[in-house]
Amino acid sequence: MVRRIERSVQELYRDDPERADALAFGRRGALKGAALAAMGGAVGAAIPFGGSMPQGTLPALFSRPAAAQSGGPALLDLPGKGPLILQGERPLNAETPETLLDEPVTSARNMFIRNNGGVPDAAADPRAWKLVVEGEVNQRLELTVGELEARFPVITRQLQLECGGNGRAFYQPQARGNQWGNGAISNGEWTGVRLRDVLNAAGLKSSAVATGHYGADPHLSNEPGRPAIARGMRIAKAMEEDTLLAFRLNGAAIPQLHGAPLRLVTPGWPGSLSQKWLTRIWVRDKPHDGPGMGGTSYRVPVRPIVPGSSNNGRDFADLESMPVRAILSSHAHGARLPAGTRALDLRGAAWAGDLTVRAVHVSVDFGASWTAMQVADPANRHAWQRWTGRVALPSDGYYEVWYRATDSEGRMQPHAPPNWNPQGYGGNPISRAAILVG
Ligand SMILES: Nc1nc2c(c(=O)[nH]1)N[C@H]1C(S)=C(S)[C@@H](COP(=O)(O)O)O[C@H]1N2
Ligand SMILES: [Mo]
Repeated sequence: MVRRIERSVQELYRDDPERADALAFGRRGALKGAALAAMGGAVGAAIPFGGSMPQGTLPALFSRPAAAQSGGPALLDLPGKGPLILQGERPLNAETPETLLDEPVTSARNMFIRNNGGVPDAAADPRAWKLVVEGEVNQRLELTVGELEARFPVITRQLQLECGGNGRAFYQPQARGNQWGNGAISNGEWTGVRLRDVLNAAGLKSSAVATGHYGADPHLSNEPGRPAIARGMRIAKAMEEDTLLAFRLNGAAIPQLHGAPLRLVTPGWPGSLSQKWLTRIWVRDKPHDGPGMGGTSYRVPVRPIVPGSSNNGRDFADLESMPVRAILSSHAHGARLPAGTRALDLRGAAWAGDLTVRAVHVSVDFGASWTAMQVADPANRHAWQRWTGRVALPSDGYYEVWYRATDSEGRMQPHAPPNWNPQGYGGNPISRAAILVG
C-alpha cells in the first residue's frame, strides 16, 4: 500500500503536481502516516519536519531543477566564463547558479549574461570610443573614453546589477521571457565617472525629464541602425551619485560580453538601464520611447491583474527600484551532505534596489520557525549585503532551507511572486533549497 502510494506520489508530482498534493495531504491538510512515508519515499529520505510541510506547495526538490541532476540545465562553455546556466544562445543569455555567487565581489567570470541582440566586435582602440550626449542640453558633447577619464572624477563602487526579470521562473502561469531563477544578479566593482557630472557639463535644460540610452550592439535582424534595446530613465535616477559611465570592472578592462569599452551602470534598477557598448545618451523632454519602453516591457500593473490574462500594458508603470531578494551561495539546491551532519553554516547575499536589507531569516522546518542571520553592511550604497548564519538539524533526512530577506522599509519577500504580469518582472518569492542529509 505504502509502496504503491510512494510510486504514485513521485510520478504524480512530476505529471500532475496538484493531484499529487491532494493525494499526499488528503482532506486533513497534514502529512502523516502512510502519506508522510510516501512523501519520504518520493524525496528519497525521511522528512524530520514533515508534519509542518505546507499543503499546496510543491516540495522544493520537485519544483526547481537541481544543477546536479542529470537532465539538468545546459551549461555555458565559453572562454573566460564559468559554468553558467544557459538560457538561450541567440541572443546569448546565461544565468549564474547561486553557488557561483559566493564571492563578495562578483568576478567577470561569474557574471550573468543578458543580451537582447548580438555582441559587437571589440573596439580597436577602446580609449578612442566615443559617447555622444545630446537632446535637452545646452551643449552637445562628444567625449572619448580617454576624455571622460581625464576630465571627470573617477570613482569605484560595488554595484548590484540585476535583470528586471530575475525570478521570472517563479511566476504561474509562466511569464514570457528567459526563465531566470535568482541568478540574474551581479555585484561587480565598477570604475568610471558619474553620469551626473557629464550631464552637468553638457548643461541640462529645464525641459530635461528623462534619458534614452543607445549601444553599438546589432539587432538580431541585423538591420543597420535598428537598436536591440534602448531604454531610459527619469532624470533623477540619471543624476544619482551611483549611476556610472563605467570603463573598468574589478580593476581590469570590461570584458566584451559585459559592454566594453563603456557601459552605463544604473544600480538597483532593472539591468536593462545599464546599457552596454554605450554610444549615446539622448536627454529627452518626455519619457523615452525606444525599444524596451512602453507596453508591458519592464512595466508592472499599477493594480493587480488576473494572472495569465492578456493585457497590453494599459495602467502599467515602469519597474524602477528592484524588490528585496536573498540568495543562498553556500549550498546548492539538491545538495547531499554526509550522514550525521547536525548543523548548516549558511552564507549568501541580499539586496533591495535603492533600499538596504534589514534582515535575512532562514527556516529549515517549512516556515514553522525562522532564525535570524547576521547581515553585513553594504560596502557602499547600492552594493549587495552578505549574510551568514547557522541552523541546527535534528537528524538525517530531507530538509528545505527557506531563505527570506526584509528590506529597510520592512517589506519581506512574499510566499508567492507578487503582482503577476505578462513579462514576469519583480518576482521575488521566498526561496527554497532542498538539502539531503545522509
Ligand atoms: N547594449 C545593450 N545593453 C544592455 C543589454 C542589451 O541587450 N544591449 N541588455 C540589458 C539587460 S536586459 C541587462 S539585465 C544587462 C545585463 O548585463 P550583463 O550582460 O553585463 O550581465 O545589460 C543591459 N544592457
Ligand atoms: Mo535584463
